[in-house]
Amino acid sequence: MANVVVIGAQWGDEGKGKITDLLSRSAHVVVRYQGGVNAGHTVVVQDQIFKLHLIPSGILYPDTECVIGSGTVVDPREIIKELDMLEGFGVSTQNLFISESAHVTMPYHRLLDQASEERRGSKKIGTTRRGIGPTYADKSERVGIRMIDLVDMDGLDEQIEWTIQYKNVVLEKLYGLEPLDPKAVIEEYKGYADRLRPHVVDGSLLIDQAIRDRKNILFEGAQGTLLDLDHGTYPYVTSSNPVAGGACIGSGVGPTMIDRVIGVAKAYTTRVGEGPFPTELIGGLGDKLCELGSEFGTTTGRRRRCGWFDAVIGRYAVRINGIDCLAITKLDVLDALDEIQVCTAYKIDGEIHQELPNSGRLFAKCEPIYTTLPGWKQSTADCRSLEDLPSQALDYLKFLAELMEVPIAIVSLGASRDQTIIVE
Ligand code: 2SA
Ligand code: MG
Repeated sequence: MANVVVIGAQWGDEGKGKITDLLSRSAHVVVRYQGGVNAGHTVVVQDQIFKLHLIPSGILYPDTECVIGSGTVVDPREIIKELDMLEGFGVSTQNLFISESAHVTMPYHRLLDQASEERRGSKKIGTTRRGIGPTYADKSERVGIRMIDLVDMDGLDEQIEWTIQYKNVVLEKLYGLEPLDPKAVIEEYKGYADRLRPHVVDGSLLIDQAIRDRKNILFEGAQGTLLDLDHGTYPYVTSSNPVAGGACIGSGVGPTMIDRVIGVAKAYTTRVGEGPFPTELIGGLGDKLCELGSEFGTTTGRRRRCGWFDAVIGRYAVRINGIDCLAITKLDVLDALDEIQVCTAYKIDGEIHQELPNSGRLFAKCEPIYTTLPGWKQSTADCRSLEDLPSQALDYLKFLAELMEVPIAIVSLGASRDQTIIVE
């Protein structure tokens, strides 16, 4: 397996959780390299449902080391909840390591996420309101608090004191919010620090040692390509880099250490939050896909917007990430449909475009050009090889692979681990 990056090829929620769970079997180390508690994935193990936000699902394998890399943002309160939940189920968490350089989400980050969304009015992003954007903004502004600072018994008081004074100006003057009391925050965060201290390490060094020991590393992206801060549908994006390149930056390894990139895409498309979505189906079929696919956010419970597969986006994701092969998930959700459409290009003001426009204004004007394929009208949930699939389902997959010019390596047909086809 070597060193593999798994990324979302759409707007997140592609089912990366299940794919990384499968690949974690052969991984010695699983690394999360960006995002924070905005992510959410559900893993089903022997009827037990685990909902995780920050901790990689690799933690469910007793010998797998899990690293929360330097490119992530850590909300101590939330990660402690996850630790408690796992320990409550008897899962050992001693193999969880958090990078010293990861940034810490503070109480003002949540307040500012909510306040700025309200202030933006009709231009709101539709964030998860978990303080993600403001934590990354402080990292860029160089006023962030990192995990190494959090666990520093001698330096934390002064750093929180200074930072809260700095941020209180913004809370009060810009948003008319109550200022925070540094003493209370210090008290709260010292408790978190004591709990998390045993897990905090030099993440880059740990991964480097694993590479030297020829261990298999799995780099697990959260969210998806189109939510990437640099390469997504800006400004309707998250504040980190979910693309494959983010794996190097967010974990502290060089690009020559990565062997493969697996792109995960749903057999249709979903998006949660605001922003244009060319193949969106409003009402009717959109509602049906939402219902059949149980398309509700793992973190916020928000209803996901649903639409047809968009191969313009698929090709874009292949390019931006250097995808070697695809995992197509939730194919079974399309089982009951008479016909299935795939967007192969866009029309903007009557002109055909093969590529995703960088302008948000033009992206909002894109009309999908569709190819219609016949449905298969039978259940695929029990198929375990490509030969088991109805011919129309196989043709659908072949069509997607041709459009994106990469092979399909994995097909997922349901939430459980065995509802999977591994293409030999
Ligand atoms: P944020 O909170 O600043 O990262 O929000 C910015 C945009 O990124 C989107 N975003 C997501 N989209 C899909 N799935 C995500 N994770 C959760 C899930 C979301 C949930 O697994 O379902 O539960 O609602 C995720 N996280 C961030 C977000 O919708 C904004 O468009
Ligand atoms: Mg998700």
